[in-house]
Order: sequence, then C-alpha cells, then structure tokens
Amino acid sequence: MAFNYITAQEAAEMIKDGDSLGLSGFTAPGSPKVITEALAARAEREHEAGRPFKVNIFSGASTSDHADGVLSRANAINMRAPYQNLPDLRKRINAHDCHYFDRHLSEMAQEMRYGFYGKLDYAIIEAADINDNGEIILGCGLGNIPTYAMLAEKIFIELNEQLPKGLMGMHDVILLQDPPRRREIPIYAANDRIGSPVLKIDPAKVVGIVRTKSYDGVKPFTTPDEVSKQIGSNVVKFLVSEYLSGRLPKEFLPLQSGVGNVANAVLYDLGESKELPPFMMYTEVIQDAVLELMKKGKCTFASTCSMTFSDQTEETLFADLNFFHDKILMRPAEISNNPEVIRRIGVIAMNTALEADIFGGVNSTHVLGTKMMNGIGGSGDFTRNAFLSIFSCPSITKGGMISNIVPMVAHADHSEHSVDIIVTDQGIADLRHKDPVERAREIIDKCAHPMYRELLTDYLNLGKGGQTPHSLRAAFAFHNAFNETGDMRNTDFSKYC
Ligand code: 0RQ
Repeated sequence: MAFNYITAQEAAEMIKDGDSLGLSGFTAPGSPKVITEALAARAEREHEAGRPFKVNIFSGASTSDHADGVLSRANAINMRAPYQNLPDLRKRINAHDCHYFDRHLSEMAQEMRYGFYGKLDYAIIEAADINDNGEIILGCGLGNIPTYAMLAEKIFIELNEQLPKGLMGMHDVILLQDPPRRREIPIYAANDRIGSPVLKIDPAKVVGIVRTKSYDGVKPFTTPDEVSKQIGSNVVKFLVSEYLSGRLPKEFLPLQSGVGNVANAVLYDLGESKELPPFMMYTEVIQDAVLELMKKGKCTFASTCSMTFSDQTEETLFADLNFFHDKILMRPAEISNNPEVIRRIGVIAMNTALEADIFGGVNSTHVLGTKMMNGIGGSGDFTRNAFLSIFSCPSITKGGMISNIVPMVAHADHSEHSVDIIVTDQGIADLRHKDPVERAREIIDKCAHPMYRELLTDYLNLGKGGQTPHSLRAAFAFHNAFNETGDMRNTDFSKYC
C-alpha cells in the first residue's frame, strides 16, 4: 500500500481539541519530535484566537523537550500519564494546569487496553523504517507503542532518517494476552527473545508519514561530583561484599539501574571492579556507561526499554552497530518492567530516592511531600519484585539545609517492606533481618549526615513504644522546620511534646 507523505503541520491540523495521543518511546529516545512541535505551535495559535486546545498525552515514560517541553509551554496538555521529568511540565502539573496520573510503567499498557483511560485517537510512532505491509523498524525506545498502535484509530509515523536501518533485530516486540488468559512470559534469562523484531501495524490506519532527521537531544553526563562518586563507590562496595560472602550466585544477577548521574557513576564503578564477574542487565533504560561496560566485556547483555544515550554516545553506537547488535534488546515497557520476570530472574534493583526515613520508607516523587518531581517511573516495578532492592541518595541537599534522611517520609512511594539497602555518601545501611528500631539505628549511624544524627536520634527517643516508635505529632518536624525557617537543622522537637 502506498503511504501518504505529509508535513508535521498537516498532521497537527488533523488533531482536535480533546484528542488522546499515544506516543512511542521511553525517555527521549523513540519519542516523536516534529509532530508534537507542530502541535504545540497550533495550540498557541488556537489559544491566541480564544479557542480551547488541549490534548491527552500517553507515553511509555518521560519524553523530551520536543514533546512534553513544547506542549507544556503551550499549555496544551490536559491529561498526562504515566511519567514525565521536565521542569516546564512539572510547573503545569504542580499548578494543576495539567492532570497528571503518575503510574507504575509496567501497568500502563494493560490498563489502556482495558479502557481505564478512554479511547485513543492517534498513535504517533517514531520509526527507522516502514514497509508497505505496515512492518516498522522502531527507533531507540519502545515504551507502550505496541498497545497504542493497536488501540489508536489512526496512526502518524515520524520516519527519522537519523536512525539506521541496522537497528533491525534489536527490538523484541510483543503484545501480552490480557488477564485472565495470560500465560507465563517465557523469559528465563535476561537475553531470551520472545517477540518480533518489527512492530506490525494495520497500514490502513496510517494517515500520514512525516520525514524527519532529528536527534533525541540527550545531553552527555557531567563528570560526577564527589558525593555521587562516593555513593557509587559505596554501592559497588556493598555488591562486592555480598558477592564474596556468597549471598549472590557465582554467575551474579541481572542489574537494573535508574537514570541520572549517580546511576551512571555506579555503573562506571562496577566496570572497574575486579572482584565482580561480567553481568547482564534487565532494566528499563541503559545510559552511556553501559556501552563502555560492553566494550570492556563487563556487561555482556542488556534487556531494556530504551537506549537513553547522549547524542554523542548514540553516534558511537551507530558507527559500531555490528558490535552492539546482539548485546542489546529493546522491549515494550510491560516486558522490560514485568514483575513476573524481575522476580523470576532475580534482578538487583538500584534506584534513587529524594528522601528516605529512619525506618526504611522511601519518597521518590514528592519534594517536601507536596510538589511532584518526576513520578514513580519504573522504580516501583523493580523495587517491589527485586532479589535485592537498593536505594541511594545524598545524605544532605542544598548545603545541609535539607537532610535526605528524615523521621518519616513526607510522601510514601516504597515501603520498608520492599527496601533492602539504603546507600548515601556516608555509608551503607543494610535493613535486612532488622526490626524497625534496629533499622533506624543502622540508617542514622551509617547513612545520615553527622550534622543530623543527633536530631534523628532525638526523634527516635521521642517515640512512646509500639513496634515502629513514631511520634505522630513530631513525624514531620524536619519538614515543618524547613518550611518555616528554610533549614531542617532548626528542628525543635519541644514544640511537639
Ligand atoms: O534540585 O534541581 O534544584 O538542584 O531535587 O535532585 O539529587 O539531582 O536527583 O536527578 O538523581 O533525581 C528521585 C528525582 C532523583 C529521580 C529522583 C532536589 C535537589 C535537586 C534533584 P535542583 P538530584 P536526581 C528509572 C527509575 C523516580 C523514578 C525512578 C526520580 C533535585 O531518581 O525521578 O526512579 N526517581 N525511575 O536539590 C527537597 C529533598 C530533595 C530535594 C533532592 N529531600 N527535598 N529537594 N532534592 N532531594 C527511570 C524511569 O523510570 C524512566
């Protein structure tokens, strides 16, 4: 079938106020770029003419400035799910200009198929190639696109000439059967392939193909600061000691690693470790460090939802695609983040916290309990089901005015039942086989910054009993002190006694 080639502006003109759009991709890679930009320009024109224009945006995870950035600046997003990470969208969400539904990434596709979010008008798919039968070689991130492409009434393709056709074979595309008829997912090792190398769509649904030549726009990592380096080295120290003591299998276990500078620093450090054997990853994103680990032979395989490489590293990958081709497999989010598989193959999960409390609760999403930062992303999918779940964060933030270790987290994303290890620049707290008071002492001694240890111990002593001796009157004394004086060090427990 001959497809209709159109401009991004023509595509944007077809989209109506109130439409729901499902975007391909997971983080910046794989996300649409030019149609969303044209849509933002259209929304601005509509708003200037006094007409309402907002759409609902469903993605795999975060997107990039080409989508969430421009659309939120144009105030063109009505509803957004399941994850975002951009300052302009964050502002809209916290001002209630945009309804944000922050959701575990592994669950989104099934919920969409069951109609939790209404009907989908368009899917916008970034592609490296498409043939007349509607077989698509996807880009560098999948997200929920098999589901969105199946559900959407109409499809736009962004054919990105920046993407090599040699990506063919690096995708594992599959749609799961829905409950109650789902069979087991036959992944028994991180590198088992279960799906198709191409996404098959109904060619009749394609209303237009837009040609592009665009980078994802992922910036290279800055050199890690001293605190990130210390956190990275503590995580590696912990893994080495677990391995040498025989609490991890000889062949090691697949790793999941979150995004950001700390996660990247941890992986570089793992590459330097002489004690640990080569390992595989079962994760949702791989960052720049993973390519280095692969070149060194330290990481032998990565199952992921997206290759979140900086533009420079992506060039390296494309220039040497044959070397990496059989070492990376990109899968839909409901597979990359699948609890069944994570539990079966024993993934070691490493994620970042905004704050952790002395009993092991973790807040990943809400600054001081109220303002949305990014969202839970895949951290819940992995944490709850991991063989070992590690959270890291600095011990203090904003020059010490904030302690990242607090009496009680001001928003709970991960409970103490799922968190095994907390790591800061100060040290490693092992929470396994410890009761709440033992955990509190471990976290205060090993992870809290020395300037906060006394205050945290005072809090622990305020509790009047019970297995978890919280003082509900004083539980947020640190947060209140920050809100009232701009510094948690001014916490005064006598106000609450
Ligand atoms: O503020 O931007 O003004 O400097 O928060 O803090 O230390 O740079 O943290 O970039 O590593 O992100 C949890 C948000 C950490 C991230 C989170 C302030 C701090 C700074 C950012 P500034 P850092 P990172 C894989 C798994 C959930 C999703 C997830 C995240 C800014 O890791 O979104 O894990 N995780 N997904 O100063 C007030 C505190 C603070 C604080 C830090 N306690 N109180 N402000 N800040 N701690 C990925 C996917 O799912 C796709």
